[in-house]
Amino acid sequence: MAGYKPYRPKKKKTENIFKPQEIPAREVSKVIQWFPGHMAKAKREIAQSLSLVDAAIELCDARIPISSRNPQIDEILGSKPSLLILNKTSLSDPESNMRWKEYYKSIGKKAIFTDCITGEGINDIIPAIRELLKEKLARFEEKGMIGRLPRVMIIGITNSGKSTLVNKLAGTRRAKAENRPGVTRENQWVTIKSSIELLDTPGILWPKFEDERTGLRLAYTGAIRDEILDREDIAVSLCKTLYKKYPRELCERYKISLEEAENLMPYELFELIGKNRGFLVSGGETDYARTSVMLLDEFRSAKIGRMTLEEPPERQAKNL
Ligand SMILES: Nc1nc2c(ncn2[C@@H]2O[C@H](COP(=O)(O)OP(=O)(O)OP(=O)(O)O)[C@@H](O)[C@H]2O)c(=O)[nH]1
Ligand SMILES: [Mg+2]
Repeated sequence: MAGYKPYRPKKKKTENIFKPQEIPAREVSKVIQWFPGHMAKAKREIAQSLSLVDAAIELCDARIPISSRNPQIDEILGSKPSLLILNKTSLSDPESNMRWKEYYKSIGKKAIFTDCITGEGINDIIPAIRELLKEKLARFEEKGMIGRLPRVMIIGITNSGKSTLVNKLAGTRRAKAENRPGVTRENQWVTIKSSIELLDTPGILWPKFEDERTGLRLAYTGAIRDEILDREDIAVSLCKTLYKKYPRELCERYKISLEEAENLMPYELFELIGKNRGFLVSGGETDYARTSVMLLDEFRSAKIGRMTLEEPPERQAKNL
């Protein structure tokens, strides 16, 4: 790619000849500007399916409440009633969750925080949908449409937990759910305990990231398939991001003192993390490939700690 400089030499490093550079976020996000065919199709299908439903659930990732929201969502939803759900709260920072809750309250946006593994917030979903549709449901009742259940579609980015949530609400494994993006390939209706009919849909990402950090954050959290990314670039960039917001947790996990970390470039910190884990190649250098897989995996499973990478707008403005 024109102008793209790798952050480290691809060949074996020789002391003092080639100083590895920090990877600029701009260059990584260029690499992850993408829009696979089936996702473009999914967006079209979602727009079509909207005519079949009474409301939509927008399922986002509580670790990245901004980047996991599709900027085209309002346009896609039009006047359809919708409920925002921030999922995976067992992986996100509890203090950030509180700040986001306050933020949504302050702007008058109904948002529910859930976790499909711990069950947090799951029982609030159906009552919230009934509340959202209460006038429509009253009309059904007036017309004697007893068996007509509210129809709700669930939309969101890849890997945000849509199918897992459907299964959780259904109480059985009806929809295929796996820890990789792009698992659901087509729409699937599931009836939830005679209370609503839920339409599971394939995840969609948007064609272009307005903010270059969006692509990176989607990559860190596992919304973009690792196979199409340079895992090492993403992992070094994640290392830098985590050190900025959660230095204590990062250093503690990988047995690095805060003083030692202070003077290191991100790639040096990354190398030290790998070395401390014993991930070495011959010659005693860090095994970048293994360290990358490990760091991404430990971040995604909250082994380093429960972390949220995006704060509500007013805190962002203060650069917190
Ligand atoms: N910790 C945690 N993991 C979750 C939660 N919800 C889903 N997951 C995990 O996230 C991964 C993706 O879940 P899916 O339900 O397949 O996600 P999806 O949104 O349907 O993904 P696509 O069909 O690819 O768009 C799985 O490994 C789930 O176990 C949650 O609330 N907390
Ligand atoms: Mg799915």
